[in-house]
Amino acid sequence: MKEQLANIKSEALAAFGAVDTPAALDELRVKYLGKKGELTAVLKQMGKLSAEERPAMGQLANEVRAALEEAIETSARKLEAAALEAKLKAEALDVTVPGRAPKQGHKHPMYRALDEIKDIFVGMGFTVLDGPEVELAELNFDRLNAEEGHPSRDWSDTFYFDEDSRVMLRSQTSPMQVRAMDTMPLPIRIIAPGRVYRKDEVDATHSPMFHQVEGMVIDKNVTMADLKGTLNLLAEELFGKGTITRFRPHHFPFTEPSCEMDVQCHKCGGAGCPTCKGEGWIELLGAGMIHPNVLRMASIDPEEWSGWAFGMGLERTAMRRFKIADLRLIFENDVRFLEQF
Ligand code: 2NL
Repeated sequence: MKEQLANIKSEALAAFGAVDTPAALDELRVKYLGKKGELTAVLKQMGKLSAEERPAMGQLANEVRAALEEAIETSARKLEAAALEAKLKAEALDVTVPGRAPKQGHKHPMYRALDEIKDIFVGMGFTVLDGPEVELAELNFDRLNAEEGHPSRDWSDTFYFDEDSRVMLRSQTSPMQVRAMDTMPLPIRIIAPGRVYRKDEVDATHSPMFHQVEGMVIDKNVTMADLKGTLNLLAEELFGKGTITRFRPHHFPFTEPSCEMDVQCHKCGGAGCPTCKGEGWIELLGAGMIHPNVLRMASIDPEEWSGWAFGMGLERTAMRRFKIADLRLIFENDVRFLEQF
């Protein structure tokens, strides 16, 4: 039996040392130490030994068992380390390979124009407002002194949601300014940029969705001189120092008096050229002194307070600012176009 144990030990240790997969190691463990294993078989015969022989043989058997278990443990750790090594090798990264540079995007020309305009007004103490695109006709028209039957209220011009023309896609950003008059403490200095919607066919200068920037000031003793001074500054900031402007009389239901502001053509200096269509001037925005009715509807006393307001199309301003010939290019978002700005 002693010899048997010694044989098992030397044979098993050699086998454990040579094994090269965890599965094969497990198979060997069963072969020697399992229920039907070789060492187990020898231990089962212990009962047949005499009482004097048994303790020494028992100790020897335990030593062999301990030796086998330790060898299995060592072998298992060696296999694990080898497996990790192989995995690291297989998954090795060459950190010196040059990377693929991510494509760098940039601001859309519309947003560049909008951010410039925002900066100019924020610099003068204006607050920028944001608001809903689905609006009540009450805020979009009634509160702006646009009488029943005004052409802009027509179904052919405005996107309504309901039969009785109550809910609509805003056709201007003025409703936000009406809300500001209702909720903000006076004096007020705000601009309201955003998307607006009108039933227009798409062509080089029209789109059913476009962007507008409106703005207003309400304070004591505000006059047309404040309007002209502020808007002249806007023109100079957008188109350069010394930009010449002119104000022409106009009509809007929500302002009185009303005007349009033109910028002298930067290409021809007013002589007339293709850029200004021979006019020498390019129309930039509409403006005026806020109509007393509009102030009264917001519970602002026109005897105590006065204000001016303006509205400008953002696409047209961006087209002028970046010399874009066709409005559709702004919305198509072709990268070859956008890359030029
Ligand atoms: C244009 C003209 C304008 C306004 C918008 C306004 C808003 C309120 C009260 C008074 Cl709440 N006025 N907005 C005033 C004058 C002109 O827009 O041609 N826009 C593209």
